[in-house]
Amino acid sequence: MSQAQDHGEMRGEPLKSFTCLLLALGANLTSTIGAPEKTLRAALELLKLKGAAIRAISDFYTTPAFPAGNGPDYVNAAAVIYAPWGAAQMLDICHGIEAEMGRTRETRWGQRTLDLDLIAAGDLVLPDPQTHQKWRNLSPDAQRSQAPGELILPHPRLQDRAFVLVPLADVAPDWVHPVLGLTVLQMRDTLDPVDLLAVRALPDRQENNGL
Ligand code: A4P
Ligand code: MG
Repeated sequence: MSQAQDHGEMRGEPLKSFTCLLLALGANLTSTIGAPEKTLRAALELLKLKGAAIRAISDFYTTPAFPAGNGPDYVNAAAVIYAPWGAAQMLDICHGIEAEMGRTRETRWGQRTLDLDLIAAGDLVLPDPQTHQKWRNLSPDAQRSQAPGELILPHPRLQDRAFVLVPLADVAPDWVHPVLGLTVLQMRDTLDPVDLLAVRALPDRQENNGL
């Protein structure tokens, strides 16, 4: 067991010296190690091996690809992670794990073997409130063509995505968005019920939590 996991994970105590991170996971293509569900579980295992403590894992959900018709259904999930590193390093580690799983970046919102999005690090707003607002308020057209070259936290599209908010509501329902002032449940409940209903839990909850 790593030092990070020793820090109270087994005792269920808060890991005060660690950064509390919310992570969204998604995949809709077979990766180097297998089908999307298997890839998502393997990604969480890799984070543990690198020293992170996984405090909660959502159900796994099948979700229609966004934009509609853009490839096979995804599997999405969310996790609460305590890590002995900061947000920027977490994003680098996530990119490394994506690469290990065969992720390539060809088109914006394209099909992928693994996407690890950092949703939040506590109540940090990065890089600054003005830049965050610019990315959050991007027009739909600009969203399709522009991707940030720097870490934006909270993730600028989190409030729009049923495939993020439904899993996140399993593990962090009361987390408050530091800019919008809304909880995960409140953000989820502003979404179109049709989009929410399209996010369907996969049946194997026990297996999902048995990492
Ligand atoms: N970046 C900046 N901030 C962050 C952050 N907080 N988390 C940078 C992750 N990455 C961040 O990301 C684009 C750039 O944003 C990178 O340079 C990264 O360093 P990306 O992972 O290359 O591209 P992306 O995932 O296509 O972009 P984005 O903005 O994360 O899009 P979404 O909203 O995640 O959409 N349909 C279903 N059903 N389920 C899905 O999971 N995912 C997407 C991606 C599209 N359709 C989907 C799903
Ligand atoms: Mg991403």
